[in-house]
Amino acid sequence: MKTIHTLLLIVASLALVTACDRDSNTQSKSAGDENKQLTVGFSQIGAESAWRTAETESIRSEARNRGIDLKFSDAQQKQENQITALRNFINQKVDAIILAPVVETGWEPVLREARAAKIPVILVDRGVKVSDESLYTTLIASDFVAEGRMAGEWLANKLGGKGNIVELQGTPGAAPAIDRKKGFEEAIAKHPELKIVKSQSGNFNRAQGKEAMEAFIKSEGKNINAVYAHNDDMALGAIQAIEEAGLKPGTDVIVVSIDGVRGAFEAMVGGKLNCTVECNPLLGPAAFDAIEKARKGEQLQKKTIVQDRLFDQSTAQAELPNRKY
Ligand code: GYE
Repeated sequence: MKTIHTLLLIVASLALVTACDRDSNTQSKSAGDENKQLTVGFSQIGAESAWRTAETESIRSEARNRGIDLKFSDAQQKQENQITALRNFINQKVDAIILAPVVETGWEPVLREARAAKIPVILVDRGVKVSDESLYTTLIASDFVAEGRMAGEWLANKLGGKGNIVELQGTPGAAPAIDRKKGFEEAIAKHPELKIVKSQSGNFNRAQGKEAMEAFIKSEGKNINAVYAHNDDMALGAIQAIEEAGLKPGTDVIVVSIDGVRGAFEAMVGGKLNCTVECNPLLGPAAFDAIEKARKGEQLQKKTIVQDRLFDQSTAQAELPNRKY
């Protein structure tokens, strides 16, 4: 009888020790389990553009390279699906979360839950608006305002400071849509004869970009001098609509966009797209570096800005062989 009692006592105290271990701060959690295979939850927005699929592949392949168990969730463009995915990751006690937030607001409650569970959250490519920045570990992204400004300045120069522009916006409420519009408007504001005559969302995808451009052509006809698209996929859709209307994209209508995907370079070499501002989607290595640093308890800067370059028809041919996405 006495021996069973002692035995139960030993087992209970052992269980207690491990439980304590698990709940102490992330730093100590990683101590001694550096050989444990990491499990990371990745909540992706969807597959709306060539850019997005390149980002997904970059994160998936980097997880493979590092032997990380990646739990992938495709939110089909819906924030509620991302919030559900994050709650599942928290319940699964993943070691870290990578989040590409479809829109800027509405994340505080679930980010609080992740923080309470001591799970670092790495934001990739799109930022969030929160009252407390400690709700996420770090953001790795481009400067979307600067991208919009670069596109606006290039177009203002190309059009000699005057003309009618139609704008294809990204997903309403998404950081790149809000900021690329802001930067572009800042740049063209210096040219009073440059006007945005129509603006509509194409949700960053090619088909909706084409539809919106068809509507612009229907209402504005030959009055359109240029189209500014918040991403290449919408611009490539707009090019189709311009051609189907019997106009010459790149000549009759100047086309400027953002992302720098391979399709955009081919369109520039073909004379149909005039300029694209690169936005690098290959964020896998930086995201997992941030996770490793966070697990070691190292301090991370709140935002890492990825540098972007502008390309136009004069540089596209030479650059095309170097494109990785
Ligand atoms: O420009 C677009 C994608 O968030 C920066 O999302 C990203 C944007 C990118 O749909 O192609």
